[in-house]
Formats: sequence, C-alpha cells, structure tokens
Amino acid sequence: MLVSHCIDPLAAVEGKVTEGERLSASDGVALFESSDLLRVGRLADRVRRERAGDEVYFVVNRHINYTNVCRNRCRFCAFSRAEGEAGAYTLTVAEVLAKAREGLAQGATEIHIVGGENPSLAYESIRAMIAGIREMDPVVHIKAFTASEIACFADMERVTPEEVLRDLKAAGLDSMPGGGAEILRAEVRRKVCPAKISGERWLEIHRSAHGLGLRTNATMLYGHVETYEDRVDHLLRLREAQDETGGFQAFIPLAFLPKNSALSYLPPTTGAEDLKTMAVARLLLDNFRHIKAYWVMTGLKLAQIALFFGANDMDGTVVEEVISLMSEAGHGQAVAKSELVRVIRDAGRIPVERDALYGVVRRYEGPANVS
Ligand code: V47
Repeated sequence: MLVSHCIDPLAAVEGKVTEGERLSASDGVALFESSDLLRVGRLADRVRRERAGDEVYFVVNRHINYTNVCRNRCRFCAFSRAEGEAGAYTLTVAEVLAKAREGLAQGATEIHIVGGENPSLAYESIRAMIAGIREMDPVVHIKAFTASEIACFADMERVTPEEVLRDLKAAGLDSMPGGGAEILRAEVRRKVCPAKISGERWLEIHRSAHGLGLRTNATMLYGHVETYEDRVDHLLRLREAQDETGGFQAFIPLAFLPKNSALSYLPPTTGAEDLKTMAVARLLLDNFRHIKAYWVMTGLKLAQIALFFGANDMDGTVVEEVISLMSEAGHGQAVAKSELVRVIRDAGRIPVERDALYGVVRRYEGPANVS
C-alpha cells in the first residue's frame, strides 16, 4: 500500500475521497502536480455529483463597475487608474442607478457592484447607490463591494469595517462578492498587490459579514507569481473560515489575464491549468457547495468544460464588466439566458436559473422553449 502511494500519489487522495476523509495540504499539492488531468477531473466530478447534484446554476444579473480610480494599483490589474489619469472614470450615483434600472428592466434578480478604492468618492455616494437601488426595487438582491472596498470605506469614515457593513446592510446591501482575495499569503501579496488589505483582514471582513447575516463569496486569482503551495494555502484558509462561519456561498477561481497589467510579461494560464484548478478547488473546499466557472474570464466554451471538473455554477448574464474588458479577455460581456441554458443542457446537465441565494427561479427540464 505504502509503496503504491509513493509511486502513485493520487491513489492516496482517491482513497481519502472515497472514505469521505478531508484532504490535506500535501494532497492538494499532489493534485496540482499531477499531469493526469482527466483523473483529477474525474475525482472532482464525482465529488461535485455527490455534493451538488446534476443541476447547474446561473443567475440573471447585472454587473456595475462604478469607478476604476483606485489607491492600490495592484500589479495584476489592468482596470485601475490614478485619479486624473487618462481613462479614469467615476460614475455618479444617478448613472449607477440608471444602469441598475436597465438591469431590472432586463429581468436581473441580482445587481453586482464593485469598483476601485477611490478615497475621493464620498461614502454618502456609496451608501446612496445602495439605498437608491433598494428604493427602486424592494426585492432585487444587491451584492456589492469587495472586502477591500469595505476596508477603504471604513478608513475614510474612521469606523470599523463591521460598522460600514451594518450601515450598508441597513441601506439595502444583501451580500458581498468574493473579489479582492487574490492569493491570501503575505509573500504573494507583497509581490502583486502590496497596497491592498492583508489576507488576514480580507478573511476578518468576511467573517464580520457572516456574523451580520450577510452571505459572501470567495475568489482566488491564480496563474501569476504564486506557487501551487500558495494556492493550496489559500484554499485551506477559506475552508477553515467556512468551517467557522458557514457564510460563504460560492468559490470562484479567477484565471489571471495578463494583458495591459504591470505583469503583462507573464503568459496567460492554459486550459489544462484552469480545469485542474477548478477540480482541486472542488476537492479541497469540501464545505463549499457551489464552485463557479466565471465564463467572462475563461470564455463560455471552457466554462462549459469546467462543469466536468467540479463546477456547478456559471455565474450569469453579466451584461457589462470592465475588469475583464480592460484585460482584453475577449470573451464578451453579456450572454443571453437562452445561451446559458443551451450550453448547460449540451453538457448533459439540468439548467437552473437561481436567485442570488440559490433559490430556484426556474428549472429547465426537458426541451422547453427559453425566453
Ligand atoms: O478582485 C483583477 C480579479 C476580481 C484581473 O463574487 C483579475 O460572484 C483576472 O471578484 N485577471 C473582481 N482577474 C471579480 C470578482 C468576481 C467576479 C465574478 C463573480 C464574483 C462573485 C466575483 O477580479 C478582483 C481580482 O481578483 N482581477 N484583475 C486580471 N487581470
């Protein structure tokens, strides 16, 4: 037994998965180091089927990126600008509300708002965006502001992030997206996002949100300077936080898009790497139900294949997303609901339009017409 595990490190991992045993950091590294993509994928697919079934979720949503002015200037980011620099923009509250209104008219059940950390943007405007959307629609789900934006608002207002979250929740905030996590380890953050909040603070703010009853997501930006050990450390820290709070809804791996960033000399990730990362996330994050293939970053075709590597969610219709646009991701900004349904069906799975909290809006069983 011992000998076969030495020759074949994946055999031990497969044994643990079969026994329902939690995977360790070294198991995670062994999975990443394996070049047997289909074997890793098959394992993740098995776990996905057991934990999340054959339904694949998507949401009709509208992303709004309200400003690209950012005090952090992370090296991986092609989106951010300094104040006054060519291309810098900050939407007015009225412009944000107009985009939200447009989203609602198109049937969005979730409005997803993120932006740069712009200290010149008054907190009153931030609050007014949330309160304005809530006034416009009492039920639409407002998912807004990464932990690092929340930390920026707290700094500006000289209050704690928890106080900011409490106040935004009172204004209408429902949940937080998973951005800003990057790679949680300090050594990596020093290299790619030295001015951003620490990994510990990111986790602390998510814990605070969970304590207030706000669900959140978690991301991992991979494929830049980090090692497999760094990715595994990141995933295990998320797993530990989830053990404590249970407040994370979904995990979203984000493949680094190098174009137009300060790290543009790095090559983009490959399809094999993207699929393996998806699979390892499914296997290590045994307490996350939903693993999302965010098609805006990878393209719809690879996101569909990710459904065989552990993913059970394809995010949504999106409409406009400036972060990937500035990185020239080239996969488009919007996809029709009918196209998401077609892609999911073609993968042999059941498309389910969900709301932001994974409540079922519509289950597409059989060859129904999609409108
Ligand atoms: O925090 C920035 C990442 C994130 C690049 O919670 C980049 O449902 C790739 O978090 N290449 C924002 N990624 C997007 C995000 C997100 C997206 C979809 C759904 C959810 C959710 C969250 O994008 C940033 C950063 O980690 N990012 N630059 C880049 N060049």
